[in-house]
Amino acid sequence: MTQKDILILFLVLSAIWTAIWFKVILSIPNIQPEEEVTKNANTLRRRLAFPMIAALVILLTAVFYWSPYPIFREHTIGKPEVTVNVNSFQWGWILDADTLPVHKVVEFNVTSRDVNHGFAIYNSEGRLVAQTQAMPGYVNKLIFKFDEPGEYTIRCLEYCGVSHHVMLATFTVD
Ligand SMILES: [Cu+2]
Repeated sequence: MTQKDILILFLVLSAIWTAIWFKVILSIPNIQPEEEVTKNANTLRRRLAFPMIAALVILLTAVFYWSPYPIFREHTIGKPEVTVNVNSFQWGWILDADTLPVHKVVEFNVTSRDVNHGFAIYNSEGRLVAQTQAMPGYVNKLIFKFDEPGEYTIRCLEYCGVSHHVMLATFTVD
């Protein structure tokens, strides 16, 4: 299941949910005594509770399963085949590789030697494809598979001082 599949699932569930509400709204007579309104509302809440909880559970399960956490990544995109160590500082990035393979699972071990930075990877069209925090004293794992070759740019997403905006690096995927 890809992000697109999750979006489609979300839209389908939303459409079902909207259809249920339209049916409910159209089935209610315009004028009702107050006790009837309360009784109907309670019945309606009881009936809608189950589908709503079921939809939430389905969506949350899909979202968590496809989230970028390393414990799920092994199942969703596979075990990392390439490891890249990333260190950051005010104001730059040090990567121990400048070329990465396409269609292989890459594990970035991201840290910082001074303050918090945001490690963000943008594709050649300027679109954000993956990101994690770069934190002093921690190594955050970002596991990602590049399906498109090209030149990728790393930018900092956490304001880290006066030269934050020039904190750039690039690598090639081929
Ligand atoms: Cu920054």
